[in-house]
Amino acid sequence: MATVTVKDFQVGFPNDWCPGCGDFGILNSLHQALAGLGLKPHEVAVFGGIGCSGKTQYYVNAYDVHTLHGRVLPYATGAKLANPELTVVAVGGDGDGMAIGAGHFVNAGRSNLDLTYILHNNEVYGLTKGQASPTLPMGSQTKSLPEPTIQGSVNPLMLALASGYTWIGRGYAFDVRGLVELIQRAIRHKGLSFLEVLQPCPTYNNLHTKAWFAGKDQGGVPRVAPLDPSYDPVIEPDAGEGAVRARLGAFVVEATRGGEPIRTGVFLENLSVPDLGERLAQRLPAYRHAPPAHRVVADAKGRSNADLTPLFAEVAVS
Ligand SMILES: Cc1ncc(C[n+]2csc(CCOP(=O)(O)OP(=O)(O)O)c2C)c(N)n1
Ligand code: SF4
Repeated sequence: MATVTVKDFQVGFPNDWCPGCGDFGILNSLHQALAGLGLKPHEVAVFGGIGCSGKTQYYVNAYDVHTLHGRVLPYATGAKLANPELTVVAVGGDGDGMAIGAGHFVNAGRSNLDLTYILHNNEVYGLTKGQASPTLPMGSQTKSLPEPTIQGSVNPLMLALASGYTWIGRGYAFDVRGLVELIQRAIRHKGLSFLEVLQPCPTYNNLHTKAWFAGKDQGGVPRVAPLDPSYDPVIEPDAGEGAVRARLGAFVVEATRGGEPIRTGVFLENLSVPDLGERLAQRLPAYRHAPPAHRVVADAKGRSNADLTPLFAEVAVS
């Protein structure tokens, strides 16, 4: 195959997102990021959760799976473990990942498997008509809500840190150039990467709109801005305890900073934790050259190689 271009990752069928949805910016960024990394479509698998954002994988020409609500990370984990050569990207909404999928989100962090999870954060359940999601700030009243929400909100970056994600970032859906770079850095990171993307939902979130993010009501002063260039997210492999503490302290300050601007960029790049594939290969040396995807499971006619007869004989009830 000649040089890969963005077109190679695009699909030729219609898209049903609402006009102006932030999902478009994320999708375009993903196309550009994958092509820019020189990956070929057959080297990439994209897994989607349930929701508007969970349709992203249909619009990427790569292997794709539409999974169950909240279960995108277990599917992605299985695929990466079976075929470590694949570049695996999981995408989903804040309802999908921070509510029903929160247990999987936390436990994926424990594994630090080498995949990338992109969370579309629009603060609402878009596909099911705009209910409050776990990231909607307390006291907010978006247009589907009869009253302002009286529940608190989850901070995805902090949850990712507490869970053990080794690369953590935040982008904005309409800052495509910045997002392409963030997605590429997330994919390049050898370990579990979490990228929160602030995503306007023009249909149901009438508070945090594209115009709001652009600061149209305050003379065009944008409400999203990159982290200060002096912010260094890296924890080196041999970082001492003091250095780690200092890094994590800086992370917490930035990730919990209230007010504006809302910062985007790489918040953490922890190089000190080996990824699960590496740890697995240490335990099972054969995993490196014979992961499950390399094993022959059927003969030329597609018949399974597994002979279950002895097993059936053993469990048979006479
Ligand atoms: C087990 C289960 N419960 C509920 C639903 C209904 N459902 C479909 S999409 C969705 C919300 C999706 O919201 P979010 O993850 O924020 O994605 P968005 O649509 O905003 O991109 C829900 C609750 C479902 N499909 N499966
Ligand atoms: S409902 Fe919101 S999130 Fe869903 S496609 Fe429309 S604008 Fe996008």
